[in-house]
Amino acid sequence: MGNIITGEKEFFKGLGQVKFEGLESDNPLAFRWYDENRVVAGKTMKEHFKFAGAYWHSFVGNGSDPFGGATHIFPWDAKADPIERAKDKMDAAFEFFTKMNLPYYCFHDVDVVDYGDNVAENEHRLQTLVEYAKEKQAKSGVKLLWGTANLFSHKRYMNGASTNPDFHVLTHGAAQVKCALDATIALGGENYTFWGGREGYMTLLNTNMKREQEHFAKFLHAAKDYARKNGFKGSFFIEPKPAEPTKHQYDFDAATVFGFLQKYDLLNDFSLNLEVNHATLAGHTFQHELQVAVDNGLLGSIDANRGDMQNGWDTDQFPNDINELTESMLIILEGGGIKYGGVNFDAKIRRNSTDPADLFYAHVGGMDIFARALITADNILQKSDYKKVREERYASFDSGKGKEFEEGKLSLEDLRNYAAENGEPATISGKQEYLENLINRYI
Ligand code: XLS
Ligand code: NI
Ligand code: NI
Repeated sequence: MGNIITGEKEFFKGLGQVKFEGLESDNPLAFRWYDENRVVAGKTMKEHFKFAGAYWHSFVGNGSDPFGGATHIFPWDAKADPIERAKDKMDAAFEFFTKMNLPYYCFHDVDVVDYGDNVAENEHRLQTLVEYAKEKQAKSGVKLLWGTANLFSHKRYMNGASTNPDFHVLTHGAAQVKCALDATIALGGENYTFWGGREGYMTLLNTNMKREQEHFAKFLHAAKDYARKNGFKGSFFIEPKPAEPTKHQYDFDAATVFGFLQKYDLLNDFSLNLEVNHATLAGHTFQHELQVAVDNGLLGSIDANRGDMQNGWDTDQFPNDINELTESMLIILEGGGIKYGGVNFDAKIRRNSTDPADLFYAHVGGMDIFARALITADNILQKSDYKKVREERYASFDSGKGKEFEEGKLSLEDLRNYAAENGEPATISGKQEYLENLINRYI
């Protein structure tokens, strides 16, 4: 555990260091499961998760929605000068990360400091805050999991950034990415994320999809080449999402992005940052997206949150579904863990959660539910017949003709002859309810 770092002013007064107290504790501001030093499946919990706080949801997003303005009135938002205001915000952020025992954080350029319309002035602003962040990181030990550029909020990006039909807009996206990459590198950021919020289209009537996707790939290559030239060693993440804000987004889901990376020769440098609520918007479970990523060696990082069963948009609620996360941790553990990144809380407290403590409760719950899911999944893998049941379903491919088929030795006629000679297959249960009960037994 590091030191609590406050600025001149303490923003979260009365809220101290959140610690592990175990299952006996009824302190709502303590961890009951997340014990950073506990070793599970060969690694400490701290190493498994690399939990990160998200600058945008926790220190910028103010509770506003399409029907009403801010409900979270932040004391770090008071000063008129953008640099002074940004420093206050960073003081608040590092105070929170250290009190919460979050080892990492993530940001967009414009979360750190407000941008105007002048490229050079924006670069100067971010560089100023990077110097400030360097001191904060050094004092606290908190590290940057990934940086990114917001290429979706400014009105110039209404038709996309790197996929914009106007080259001039694309260059502004590039300017922002260059500066955000410089910031990420200067801060020792471990990875860099591209979430293509408006990289997609609203209607095909005005869209040359092929050309836009080619521009997207060219843009990613340019960004990657620049970062590598400047010593960046981390992974670049693409964060799939099917829609919202654009009607149809090019990074629809993990499988779509895999195809894109393969087609445009980006697989060596890029991997996936998967978000729970984005998976469900794509009509998948989070588990499905994880499995696609693991099977293709692309599980780079996770944006933790959850959706709402009755809503069709990205509600970004804090995770609390133990079944969803236990099944997810099974896939992550069997897949050898999260490759480059960690678990970033891309989640926001509700509009009507207005106490400073609410941000703490939200992260306590999120970190604890992941820890509990990890322990549960590890128990299932160690002690139950979960793996065996699945392996046995494929036993017919382990020997004889089934094995020969897997080895590519059988023709279509060979397969036909096997069917004709062996009659009707026996009925074999998929044991779904048995397995669902098994998961619940270990929870
Ligand atoms: C929005 C995305 C965004 C990315 C970072 O839906 O999740 O927050 O994680 O640009
Ligand atoms: Ni996200
Ligand atoms: Ni999202």
